Formats: sequence, structure tokens, C-alpha cells
Amino acid sequence: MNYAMLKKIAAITILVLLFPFLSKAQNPIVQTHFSPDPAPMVHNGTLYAYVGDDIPGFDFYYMTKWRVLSTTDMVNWTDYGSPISLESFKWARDRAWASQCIERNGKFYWYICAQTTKNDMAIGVAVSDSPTGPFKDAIGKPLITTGSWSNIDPTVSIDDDGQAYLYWGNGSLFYVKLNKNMISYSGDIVTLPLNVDTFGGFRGNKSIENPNKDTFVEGPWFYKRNNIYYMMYAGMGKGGESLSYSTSNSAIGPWKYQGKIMENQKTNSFTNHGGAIEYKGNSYLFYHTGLLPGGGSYGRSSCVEQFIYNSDGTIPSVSISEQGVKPIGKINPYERVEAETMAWSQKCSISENKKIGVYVSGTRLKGYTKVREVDFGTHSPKSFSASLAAGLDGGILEVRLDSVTGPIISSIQLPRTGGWEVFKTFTSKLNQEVTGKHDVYLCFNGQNITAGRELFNFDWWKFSTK
Ligand code: FUB
Repeated sequence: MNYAMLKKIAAITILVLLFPFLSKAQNPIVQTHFSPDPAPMVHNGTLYAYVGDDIPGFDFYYMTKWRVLSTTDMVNWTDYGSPISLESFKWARDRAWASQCIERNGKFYWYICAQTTKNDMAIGVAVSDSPTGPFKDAIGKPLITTGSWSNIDPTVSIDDDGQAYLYWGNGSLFYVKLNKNMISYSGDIVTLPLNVDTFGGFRGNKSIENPNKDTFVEGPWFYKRNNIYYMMYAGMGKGGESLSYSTSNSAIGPWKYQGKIMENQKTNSFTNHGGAIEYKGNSYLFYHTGLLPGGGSYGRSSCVEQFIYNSDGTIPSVSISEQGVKPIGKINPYERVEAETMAWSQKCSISENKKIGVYVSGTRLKGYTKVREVDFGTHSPKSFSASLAAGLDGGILEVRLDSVTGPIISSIQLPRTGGWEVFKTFTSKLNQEVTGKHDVYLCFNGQNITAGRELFNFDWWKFSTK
């Protein structure tokens, strides 16, 4: 056996051994781009995640826009692209850092932070009638601008009496009371005392105050649950940020330090940034890691774990995992499913244009999107349709069941459609009967195509009983 053959066998063995793990991976929740600083929001039965957009390859955070994703089953995420970017705020020049969106009276207020033309950081707010946009700068200037680098990481919650609070900070923690219009505030900016009792310590002299080095750093996440007010935040953990929390019986404190939720656990990222939320009766913790291939401290991705509050309202420690959370819903294949709705993907990316919105692009040989919990019911469909665009011919969309090597139940061989953004609907018959629940793999294949070539763009798919 020659060296080349040995290498091939070794590569195949590694792939075979890795496959069970890859196929079960659910974290990070999106693989087509980086997605730091997740901020979950539930509205009308859907969970939205507002995230940043790391562009790795530099020695600092290079971030120019924000993105929105949504799910109704916690495993299949729909990508809504990037409704706002630095260009949406005429006062912003760089550093599209952490954000949070919240609904009030049918309007969605997306609080962001960015570097201003004066080189400090400021907090702004964009508004929309829909959770996925379009959003526009609500006031045309920053909401919070004090000339400080600490003006980052806004978090907003509305108390039961209707009073909304905006907290934020890095190294210091501040709040203001927002007015009912959510785009202005009344009263002074309040600075909270940071010490061992309130937030685990003070960063300036942490070694003296807290030998465990757990001190408030940044990324506050403010919410109320069962009459307890929570402030989750990124604390200084071992070798990187942990997620810690404090509680209070009032929205403005005094705050009591409760401990760490998530220790820095080989996340391949110095920072962490969390958000906790209740959805369909479960509690979820969103956080980020640098573990997506090509990632790191400046290429971070959103992940999610389920947890159960202790009976006294305290939060147990939560570990990072590759498997993530269990599905709590299913996909109806007889209704149009957006191609950008997926549980996992390889070798593809996301694009958007004004005409059709968001679609799957950059498909390459051996790539795929995986959609979990597709419920075909008791009667098999007869055909499969997909909206596809190809500037060149040769691409094949294969529909496989339950794994990337599972049976091909249908396939579409693409001619040129007249351009990479000229989408046409193609339909093909099913090769076999399919009933019940399956994972569907939409696999990118092709004939006589070199591995790097783009195959086609993909907008939506559905099955039909006709
Ligand atoms: O993403 C840029 C900054 O890193 C965020 O604003 C911080 O919370 C940290 O995650």
C-alpha cells in the first residue's frame, strides 16, 4: 500500500469516526456566518435571536452589522439576514457591538452600541413594526452618549408597572429609566456600586476584592422572573469571561451577587455574552463560543442550552455542549420552507437581495443543509419542488433522508437559469414512499465540477402529495 492510499484510508477513518458527532451537533445555532452576543426575544410564539456579525481574520473585533434569526422548535433556525448595520446610524463609524431588541405596543426597539464619529462608544436605538425589520434609527442620534468607552452592551426590560429600564456597561454598570416612547429617558444616569457583595467584585482591584476573580466586566442581561430581578453578565473567569449573575427584589437594586452560571470552558473565545429566556415552558441560556471552524475570540457564534431554575429561583451551573437543546416542534414539508431554515449546514452561506430576501448561496460540492423533525405524516408525498438559481449548469440538489449518506428520495439536476439571482421552480418525483418524522438533508452535488465551484442558489423547498 502506498503513502497516498494510507493517507486516504486515514482520512476516511477519521470522517467515519467523526460523523456521529458531527451529525448530532446543534451548537452553534448557525454555521453560515459568525453570530456573537446573542440576545433572545419571544414574540407571538416565535423565539428571535438578535446577534452580531464577527468578521474574523483581524486582531480585534471587526463588526459592521447586526443579524436576526428565529425558531419555533429550538433546532431549526431561520435566517433573516441583516436588517441593520453601521450605515443605518449616521452617527456610527465602527464597532457594531452587542445589542438587544424588545417589543412595546406593537413596535420593536433594537438597542445597539457602536463607536461614534468622536471615537467613543454610544448606545442607539432602531425601531420597526416587525421583529425582523425593516428597522430605522429611531432618533437619528445616540440615545446614550457620555464620551465614555463604557457605553456598550445595552439591555432593556419593562417592569410590571410599565416602567422600562435600560442597563448597560463595561467595567462600570449604569441604568436609566426609559420613557414610555422607549427612545428617550428621564432622570440621571445612575452608576451602580460594583463590589464583592453586588457583582462579585470590582475590576480595578479584583485581586484584592475577589480571589476567585469573578467581577462584573460587561454584557449585562436584565430580566424579571417570578418577582426576582436578574442581572446576568460576563464576569472575569479563568482564562476568559464567565457568565455570572446577581439578583434583586427591585429593578434598580440593591443587587446581590449569586455566583457563576457558566465558567469559561475551553470556548476558544476570551469573551462570553449571555441571555436567558423562557420559551414554550422551558428555560434557555444563550451564550457564545469561538468553536465554529475558523472562529476564535474574534469569530464567535451563538449557542444555546436548556436549564432548570432551582426552586428558590437561583440558576444552576450550565455547561457548554455540542449537542445543544432538544427539538420542541416540527417542520411541515407541505408548506413552503425557506432554504435558510436549517438545523445545521456545511459548505454554503447566506445572501440577501431586495427582490427575494434571504437565500442560501455559495453552495459547494458535498455541502448540505439539514432540517430536523420534518413530519411527512401518514401519507407519502409524491413530488419535491425547490426554487433555485444557477449562473452555470451542472449542479444537482439531492434530497436525502436522515443522514448525508441516507437514501436519495428525490433530486433536481439544474440547467442554467439565466443568472445567479434568476430563481426558477423545479419539481421532481419521489423515488420512494416517505412517512413519519425524518431529518431531511438537502445536499449539494454536481457533475464534472471542481470542488470550489459554486453550484446554485437556493430560496425555498416543499413537498406535495400531487
Ligand atoms: O462583541 C463585541 C463585544 O464583545 C461585546 O459588546 C461584548 O459584550 C463582548 O462580547
